[in-house]
Amino acid sequence: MEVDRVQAIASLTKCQDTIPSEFIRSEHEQPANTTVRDKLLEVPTIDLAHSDEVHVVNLVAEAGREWGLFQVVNHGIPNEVISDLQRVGKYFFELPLEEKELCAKSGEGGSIEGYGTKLQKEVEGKKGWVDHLFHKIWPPSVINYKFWPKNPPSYREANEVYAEHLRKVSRKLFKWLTLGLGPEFEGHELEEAAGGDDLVYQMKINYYPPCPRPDLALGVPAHTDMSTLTILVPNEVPGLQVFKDERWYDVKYIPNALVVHIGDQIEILSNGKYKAVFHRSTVNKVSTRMSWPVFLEPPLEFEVGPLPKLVNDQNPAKFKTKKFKDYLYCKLNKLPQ
Ligand SMILES: O=C(O)CCC(=O)C(=O)O
Repeated sequence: MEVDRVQAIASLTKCQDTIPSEFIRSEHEQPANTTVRDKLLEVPTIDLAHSDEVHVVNLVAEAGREWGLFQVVNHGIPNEVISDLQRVGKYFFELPLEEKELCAKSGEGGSIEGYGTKLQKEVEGKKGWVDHLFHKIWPPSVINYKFWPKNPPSYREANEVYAEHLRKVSRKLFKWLTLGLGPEFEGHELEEAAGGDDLVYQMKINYYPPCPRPDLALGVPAHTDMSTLTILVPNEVPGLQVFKDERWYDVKYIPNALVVHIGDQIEILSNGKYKAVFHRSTVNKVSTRMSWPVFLEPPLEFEVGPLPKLVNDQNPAKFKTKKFKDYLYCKLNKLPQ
């Protein structure tokens, strides 16, 4: 059995004032040193049910350009659907370790699916205070149920219902982000150029156990997502931070809101008009934080590059056009794109 699960380390260090050195971040990363505490700015929150669609398009586009991240409320996903998703995920992570290991990653063919701890090699060899579970939830042809917990039995239905609702929200977001690129665009263009109906919805559950030294550790270290969009449900324990104007800001917890991240592929498709958000997560001394990001990714063989309408002599392409699998390979191996 895997002995390096952070959940196991957390229960061993519970009554201590120290954490293993591989979790202690260097000073320039430690959250206590690097977080803005004076609330100068707040991440935008957008009401998706606003009666004036042009107003929503403007807010979504502005948030995509300025922050690369925003929260959405009145998004149409019923609260029970979100609480069911959270309940079954929490149930899984509270099972004994041996039971969770039944869903462990196999690593076959480089797949990231399954229960695990480390995702990417970190430059300074540090570890994040988090365990996770990855599995695809859409389209049905790519789902591998081997990595879906069997316990609780309602896990599958809760995830299927959430996936159905999430597709509706993501369609709207793609449409508004496309319209926000300018009057020459029609609503379907960004989503189609990102894979259309073949977009892969990759669910991740992050489980951040209480940490004796949240001032020194990080959950997920700073990164941008490789996805087009990432749509995240958090639990009530804050911890997500975004980097803006050289400073780290806390994202406040809003019950039942969804957190939308612009990922690398939308930055590329928009030729840099929208910005992929640099973000990280912190941990808590007494409470378990959890989050459920879904990464919307182009199929591996699909080519992504700047939309031709955004490229001309005055605005040359800022990014290469390449297959998503080649983008992933370079990013995961920290090679130039
Ligand atoms: O937990 C969070 O709020 C952020 C998680 C995240 O950035 C990730 O899993 O890539």
